[in-house]
Amino acid sequence: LMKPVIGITPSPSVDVLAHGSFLRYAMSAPYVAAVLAAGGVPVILPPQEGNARTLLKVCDGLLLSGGGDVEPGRYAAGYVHATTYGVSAERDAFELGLMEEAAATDTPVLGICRGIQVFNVALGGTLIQDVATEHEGATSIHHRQHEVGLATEEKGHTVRVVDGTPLKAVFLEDGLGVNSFHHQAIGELASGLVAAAYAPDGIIEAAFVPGQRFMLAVQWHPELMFERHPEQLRPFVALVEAAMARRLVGATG
Ligand SMILES: [Mn+2]
Repeated sequence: LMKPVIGITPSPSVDVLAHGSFLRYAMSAPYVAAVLAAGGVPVILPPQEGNARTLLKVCDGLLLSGGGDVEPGRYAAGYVHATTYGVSAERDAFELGLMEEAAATDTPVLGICRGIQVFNVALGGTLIQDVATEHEGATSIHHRQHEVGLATEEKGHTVRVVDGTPLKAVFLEDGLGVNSFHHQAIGELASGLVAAAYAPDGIIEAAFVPGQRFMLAVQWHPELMFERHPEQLRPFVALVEAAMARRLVGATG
């Protein structure tokens, strides 16, 4: 049986070299390592227009990776916060198009960090553009744990996993420790999305789309934790298992 193919969206970045500046579609290696460890076949999907249907015929599942902020106009914010950074209209359009096609084709999707924010914007929700200055109670939790000296694989805060959600089925525990490297978060939760985990300050740290085979997103970075904290491989295993189940349905249907 062939392993399921998992498409991962990369981040645009510019490398300045001696002979010029080059736009790259860059993939952080830990995402690839996590998909491999979970038994999937990772492929990197560069942003492109009009090919979502073809890409999701090739891929059995999708991983929306972390990265820069979603363009605030995408959720009608009416302003751009001074800290909003790394906006890529090209990436926004690509990932929002993939979300629409994934919903239409029952394709499993795991969102990570920016990915949970893309989930919410895709379904009509809004974002908190800067948690530190726009979220009440934000001072009690460090969502940018590098600013207090914590390494990428360390646990920066806990999350309360909501009973009866797919995340509870994935982690089977409360008080889960997670890392945290985000300055934005879900604001108004989209009506098509259900919160699956909360930080102690009320920030939504995980969410899922009910009625879909597997559309789950987390605000933290499990790919940076799984080697030291094996439970953090579980969301990738869940994605790969759902992708395999999706392929088997496609093969017979
Ligand atoms: Mn956090």
